[in-house]
Amino acid sequence: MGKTVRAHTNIALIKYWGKKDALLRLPLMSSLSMTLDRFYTETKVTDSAENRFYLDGIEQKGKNAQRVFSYLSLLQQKFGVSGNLQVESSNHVPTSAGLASSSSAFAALAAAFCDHYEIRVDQRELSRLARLGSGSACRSVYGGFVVWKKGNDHESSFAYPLDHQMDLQLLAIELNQQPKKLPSTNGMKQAQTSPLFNTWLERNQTELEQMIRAIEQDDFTSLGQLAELNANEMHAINLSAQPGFTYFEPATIKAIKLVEQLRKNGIECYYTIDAGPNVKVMTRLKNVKEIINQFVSVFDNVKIVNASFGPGLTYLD
Ligand code: 2P0
Repeated sequence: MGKTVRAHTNIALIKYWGKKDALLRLPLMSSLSMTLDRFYTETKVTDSAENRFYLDGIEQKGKNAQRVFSYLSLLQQKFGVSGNLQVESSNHVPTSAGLASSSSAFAALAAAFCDHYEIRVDQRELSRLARLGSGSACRSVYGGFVVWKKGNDHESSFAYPLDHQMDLQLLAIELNQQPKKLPSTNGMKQAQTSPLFNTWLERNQTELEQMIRAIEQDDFTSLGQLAELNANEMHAINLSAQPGFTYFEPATIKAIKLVEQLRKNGIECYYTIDAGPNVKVMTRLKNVKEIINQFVSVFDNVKIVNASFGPGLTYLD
């Protein structure tokens, strides 16, 4: 019987926001992320009379379940195995926190699937398999800082970990609990209609190299500035798509202004924002308390989770 596998979510500091091949989930750009300790998914795959998918103990039907079953069937074809499966997942990711639960979900599912069938694959292959379920999931196979090399086919598009870590805390600021309006898959497709899109793509390799250098040199300032720039580029592309759209809400702008004000006051911190209105703040450990106090005093009902580096795949029981 297969083990329960835990995979942590990750936050992209250099974003994946566009596909070259939707079926294989080959990205148009390389990306770089930080795996997070506080948010994860645990999944177990077992044999079953019928395909079933339980999330937090509740049987899932419809689109969510269909995506899981299609993915399992793809993996079964790939490895020449068959049979109905039961997937039991528990999600330790607030669905509204704007942290892609699909990253931890499909990394855990890929690993649990292989474990169930006793298919021996290395981490690089697991990363490729996770990518077929959700792009960002390929990065959740590893802990710490992770690069997803875009590659140009299934073989060459996978993630790998960087050796370095640094004093880096990520505050996930939950400003808005509404689920996102435009799913990432659709958002990234629409983004490609922006006249700025190709310019952003041309900058990808340079931005990636600069970010890796900042990490290697423990240069938090450069890391923060680059992450903020990259996120702003992604959101500028959304705004300038045809038709334009944005994930920002008024509270998002208010949070950006607060981060800028904190910086002016000598508290070094930077923001990044994904496909939703919530903001993540990067800082050093010594500034965490002060930043939380400031957010709590400026926003009503704000929820803040202080995360740092999480591990790669973990096999439980
Ligand atoms: C990322 N995001 O790099 C970017 C930044 C959101 C913003 O990857 O369509 O769920 O399943 O491959 O991985 C979210 O998109 O998309 C995402 P699919 P995914 O983390």
